[in-house]
Amino acid sequence: MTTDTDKRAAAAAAVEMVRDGMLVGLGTGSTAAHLIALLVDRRPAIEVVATSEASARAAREGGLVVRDFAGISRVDLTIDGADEIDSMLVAVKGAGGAMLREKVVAAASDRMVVIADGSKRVDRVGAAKLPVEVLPFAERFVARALAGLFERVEKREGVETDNGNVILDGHGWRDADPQRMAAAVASIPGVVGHGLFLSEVDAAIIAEDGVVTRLER
Ligand code: ABF
Repeated sequence: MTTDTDKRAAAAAAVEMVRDGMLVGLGTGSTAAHLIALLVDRRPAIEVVATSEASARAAREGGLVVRDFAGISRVDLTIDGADEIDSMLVAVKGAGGAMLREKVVAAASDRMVVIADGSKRVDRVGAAKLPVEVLPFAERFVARALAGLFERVEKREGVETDNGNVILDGHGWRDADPQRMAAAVASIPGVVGHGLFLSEVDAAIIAEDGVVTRLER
């Protein structure tokens, strides 16, 4: 089995949760791309909202009915990838740069399910970089403040998010506690989002060497 076949296996298991009539939130990234491809192929009677312009485009091109999330307040089921997911269903997301919209759609969802290959499963989050979405106006100020929370702070050069912001990645968490780190990052004026998902994830479907494991909150 390859990582990609595991990603597809996790996506296929999640697709079994989709029911006709649902409004489904589509994640972003390569695992979510498998989800979108499977939904395009199976064509359930659903409508979708996307967590990125890239996912919206892929869904629309595949013939799915994509709703504008700005007119939505509640989603039945969102399925999305992650960079790290631990046994408490705390996740780090945002390697794909979509974590702000992903968190909003996740928070609006009755159920949010992470799909991932086995390499994403960790005992406790914190090894992965923490993506932080920053108002361009505040970039240097936020970078200086984040230097107090991370050993290294790197700007994603040439990257503008779907929301017109920049991304700073925090490497080497100075505090291993996810709750304290999330609060500290979010408290910095100019930070508009970050990739620590403390409570939004309800379940995870993880595929490793073809074996699919389900974690529930
Ligand atoms: C997106 O997908 C991001 O939040 C997360 O970082 C990324 C995982 O990418 P992949 O599925 O390609 O490993 O949801």
